[in-house]
Amino acid sequence: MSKEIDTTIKVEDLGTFKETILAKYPKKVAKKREKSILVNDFEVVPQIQANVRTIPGIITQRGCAYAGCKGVVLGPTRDIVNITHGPIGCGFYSWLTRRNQTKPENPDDPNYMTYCFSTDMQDSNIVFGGEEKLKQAIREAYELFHPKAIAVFSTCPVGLIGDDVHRVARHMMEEIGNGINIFGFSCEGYRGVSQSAGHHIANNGLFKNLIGRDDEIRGSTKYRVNLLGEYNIGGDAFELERIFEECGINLIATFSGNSTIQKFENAHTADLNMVMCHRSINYVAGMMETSFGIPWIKVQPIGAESTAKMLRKIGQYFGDKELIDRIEEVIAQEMVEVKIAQAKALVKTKGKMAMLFVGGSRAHHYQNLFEELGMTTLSAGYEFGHRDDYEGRSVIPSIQIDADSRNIEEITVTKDETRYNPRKTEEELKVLKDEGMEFNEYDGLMSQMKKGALVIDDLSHYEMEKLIELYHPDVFCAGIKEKYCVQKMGVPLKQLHSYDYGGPYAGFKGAINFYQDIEMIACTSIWKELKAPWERESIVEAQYVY
Ligand code: CFM
Repeated sequence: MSKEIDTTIKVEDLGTFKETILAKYPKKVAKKREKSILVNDFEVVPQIQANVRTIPGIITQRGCAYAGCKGVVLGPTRDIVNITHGPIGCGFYSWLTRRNQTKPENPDDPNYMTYCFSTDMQDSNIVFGGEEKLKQAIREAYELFHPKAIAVFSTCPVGLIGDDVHRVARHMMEEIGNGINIFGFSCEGYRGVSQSAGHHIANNGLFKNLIGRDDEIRGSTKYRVNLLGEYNIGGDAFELERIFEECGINLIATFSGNSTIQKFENAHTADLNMVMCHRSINYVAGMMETSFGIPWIKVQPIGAESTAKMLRKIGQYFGDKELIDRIEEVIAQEMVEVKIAQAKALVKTKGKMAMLFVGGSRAHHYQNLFEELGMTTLSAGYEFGHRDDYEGRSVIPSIQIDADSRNIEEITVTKDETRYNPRKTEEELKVLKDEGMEFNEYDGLMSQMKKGALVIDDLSHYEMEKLIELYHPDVFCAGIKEKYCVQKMGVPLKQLHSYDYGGPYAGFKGAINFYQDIEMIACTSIWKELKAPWERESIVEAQYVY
């Protein structure tokens, strides 16, 4: 399939958007935004400006470092008591709003996700310090629940007044004893330019405090894998677990959808790491490779074809005929229903246009599903992706480290003296690479997007409205902050953070759900009715009905 933008689409020149937008901005703002708005070329991928501060005054889609650490990476784990040290709003608004689901194996197993733990800091704590209140909160949480681990997350005021959550964690670990694990995160909201900083801080914490603490080999010794960067939004992890089980693939840990602390502690016993959301967790993949010798590959189990591709990669990696055959059987079985659903949706969706502005990975992955629906992605971008998420990891050495990135702790990881064990020899890796398997690689969003499509980083609200006015896409993908503004403009918005109330969208069954949901929202005539009669007609006549 040609990657050129289909000429039947009524978009003469997406590049004019850039001029239209920049002309409206003050000079300085235009100069800065100019570098984050690009017309794509997948052959000579242009350089994009990303992971830089949002200009004050611009309405951004971004969140904060605390959200990335507490909400995103650690939030989906059910048996760690996560305490938000800060004012109550931070805890309350990060409490399950992401729709990350979990399923304890037994009804009596702990699940603390339904609770919102916070120190609820008050004025006096800001003035006199909040460490004592934090200690009290940890004591109380322990007395009530006796968890295996307690994590403390710092919000902005904690950093401003200088409470030391790490010291409190050490102190309380000694005080409580009983083998409890207590650790803190310096993930104050302001610590980076977006939630991306919080991911990095969370990755470091996972590695320092959890991964590698349990060496026991449980279950089969064959086909042991971890899935990194999957957070079980709308039940995605359940669908992927089902597929792995069907294939006989042994999923040791998911970071962190439907996860438990024990799975993190045991993750280093897997033989392959698969990275789904590169942005939020690539650091863990790198650290586990350096420390334990586990190679990692990038996967995209969003879209039926790319889910099949992921499974085939696993088969290829382990190189076992029995596994490869089983994987082919499962794909063939699953594809029957997928093809029926796809054919049904395609009648209506083919030729329609989508725009995606989501987070740091979904704006890329969901293009697979739109391709399967015969739809073109006219424009896409991340809220907080880095240049490597757009241009591919090969640009990492050329990314300039700025003051904001330096603000995030870099931990030095070395080979684990006793447990480093390269899962494949150099020769084996070379054979796999020659067969086309890529390790430690991610090609980014731009190499998959069509030539001439618009790529925009950290889209502002103003830019979003202009995109819709100028190009009127058939569906716009973003989040709750954008949803109703966009729909009032007559364009359906699919939330790709929380999936609205739907999902799962990952894997095979997920693809079927997505086809159905998009057909339903993008192919209805209701959006034409959004204009009031007096906006459509110059004279409106009506009659009283008595
Ligand atoms: Fe990764 Fe995510 Fe995303 Fe993300 Fe997120 Fe999310 Fe997201 Mo919302 S970890 S980068 S920080 S895939 S919460 S599950 S949907 S912005 S695109």
